[in-house]
Amino acid sequence: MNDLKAYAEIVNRRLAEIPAVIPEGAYEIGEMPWLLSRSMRYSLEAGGKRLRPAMLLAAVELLGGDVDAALDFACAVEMIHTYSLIHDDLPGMDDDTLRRGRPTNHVVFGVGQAILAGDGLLNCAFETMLAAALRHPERAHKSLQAIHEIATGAGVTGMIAGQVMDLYCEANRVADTRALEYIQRNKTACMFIYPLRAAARLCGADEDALDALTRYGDAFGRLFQATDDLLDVTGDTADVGKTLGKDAESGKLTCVSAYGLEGTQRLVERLHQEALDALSIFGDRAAFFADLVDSMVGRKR
Ligand code: GRG
Repeated sequence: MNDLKAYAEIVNRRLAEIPAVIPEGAYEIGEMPWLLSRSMRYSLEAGGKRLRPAMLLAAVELLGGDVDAALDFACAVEMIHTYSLIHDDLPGMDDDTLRRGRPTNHVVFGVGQAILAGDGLLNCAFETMLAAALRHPERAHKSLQAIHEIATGAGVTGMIAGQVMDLYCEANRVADTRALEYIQRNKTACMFIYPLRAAARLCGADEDALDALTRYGDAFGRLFQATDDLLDVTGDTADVGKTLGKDAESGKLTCVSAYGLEGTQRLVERLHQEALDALSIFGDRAAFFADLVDSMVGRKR
């Protein structure tokens, strides 16, 4: 397949079925209420790039696995990512009103419903992966390993840990580069590293492949965050689809505040090379991943 758009399309087709689509007004006993379905879908269908699920599927393809069997795991990753964006935009976190080119979830549905939409997406991700594991007992162990990887990446030593440190450093004006690296590795890179590791688990890949994908995910994720920090300063709101210039305004610890614009560009170059180096064991078969990291270097959105 080897094309981000093509992977995004199959993810979008499956996400149109999960979570359940409930018509307005319906709230049967034992079913999801229409309002929750609507608020979850509002953010899920707002046009994200689908990078993380696409990378999971591309890694499965690279490792010779079954892309169809991995699809629900990829959709679960996108649901978790979308929940994190909804919660990140809340007034108690980043307090943002624009995301994916639309008013943020809490602006449309209110803070309480937005918290629940995020909670709903997180839970739905695990319901979806566990249902896939239960449908295929012959690959239950690999599925459980993949679910464990995804839970770890999104969890208390991964994305949530990064967000905790991010809020702490902002509130306490901590500005050291070790804290910055911790935040960016956990908050951002873990949501690339662990979906790739999940792909390796689904395919029963060996330790060398697992290690290579881990190193690629780490370099890619940190590069992605560094370019996100650059976009906050140099980007265009119409391209990026969210409010820009907020990091400097709030005195946030970012690559740009720590290293300056040129220093951040040098970091991007170093991480770009690290990501490409990590792919060497796969040779030409990893073209998708090499092209993807190339395309991130000067990205506009
Ligand atoms: C709420 C526990 C909790 C954590 C939130 C990941 C995170 C922590 C917040 C998301 C906001 C943010 C600035 C994350 C850093 C990663 C990042 C730049 C996300 C945006 O990802 P894209 O550009 O978004 O892939 P789309 O909309 O394309 O999916």
